[in-house]
Amino acid sequence: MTSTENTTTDERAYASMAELSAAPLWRQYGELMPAEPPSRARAHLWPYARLRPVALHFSRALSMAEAERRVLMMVNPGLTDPPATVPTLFAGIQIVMPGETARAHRHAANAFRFIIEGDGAVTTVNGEQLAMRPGDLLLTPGWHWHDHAHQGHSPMMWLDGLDYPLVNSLNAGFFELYDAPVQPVANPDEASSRQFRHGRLNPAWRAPSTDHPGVSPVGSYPWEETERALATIAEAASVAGSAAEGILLEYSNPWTGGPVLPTIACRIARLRAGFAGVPRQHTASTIYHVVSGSGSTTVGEQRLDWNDHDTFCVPGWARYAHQVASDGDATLFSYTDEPVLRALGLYREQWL
Ligand code: 1HN
Repeated sequence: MTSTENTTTDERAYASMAELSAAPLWRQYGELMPAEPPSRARAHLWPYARLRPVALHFSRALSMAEAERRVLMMVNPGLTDPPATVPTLFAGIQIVMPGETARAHRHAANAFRFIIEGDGAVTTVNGEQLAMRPGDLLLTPGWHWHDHAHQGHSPMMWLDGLDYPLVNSLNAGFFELYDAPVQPVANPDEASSRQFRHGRLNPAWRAPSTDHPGVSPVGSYPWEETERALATIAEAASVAGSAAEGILLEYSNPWTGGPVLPTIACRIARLRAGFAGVPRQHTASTIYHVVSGSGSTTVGEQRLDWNDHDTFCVPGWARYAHQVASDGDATLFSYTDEPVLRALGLYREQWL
């Protein structure tokens, strides 16, 4: 056979493969087996000062009847279809105005809210009513009914974190509307949070839920407690904290001591004035939200300069380091898919 005959028979064989929904691995091997993970996600920052007026515009232009939730999605420029902030996780800014409610629903995806501004709103989660105050972390774990109602006076805005990109990629996404706009309140007094809020003392008459393994029974982690913990530790000058993340605390599930949701770990860090983090990389992807302060995070060749209430992401296996200016401390809330990677034996980290 001549080489032209070879080419044409090869071409025919490639065409047959395509018709059979088969493909030659030898043409894609390097892409499928990368030496290191080449995240499609990019490091990116969403400035709150610019998102806020857009959210306020839609609080007037779009009624709650027109939107299941009035949320500005923070879409990673490398992850637009489907929209996600990092490959596994989502971040959004939700706005609810005085007098409005966001109707009750539930989804398989795990979610939480981290409150940015406003006062007087509540979220009801499986019958338990939880107050929303700036800095509070509220959990709405997968398949828990939740609705939001605002009885206060100023716009209520919060950060929504969800794992729907992961859940949908696993083809495990379910959604259901409640049969009324709001669910009845069975626990107006934050009963679960009160029982489990005492660190080393857990209610001995209760047992972890078998319906929702790996889910914290605590509905709300109020800012007052978080701030007290950060301040108490930061006061001890001898406590250096993590070389990469400063005084980094993880919100914990009181049953396990582990992450608050099976797929998402939520954390809060105080970075002292002048902090210069040691660079590192890990396979977990992280979304950060600036509670207060200013600084910058170097991710690969990029520098993200952040201020109060900005949100930014560090994709998995990106090299990153935080820096804080010398004129004040910074406080960073963050969430990560680290529990997923650890559960699957895929967590790796490297200090640089
Ligand atoms: C959702 O259901 C909520 O329940 C918030 O408040 C943000 C973002 C994407 C998809 C569903 C909520 C969401 C969401």
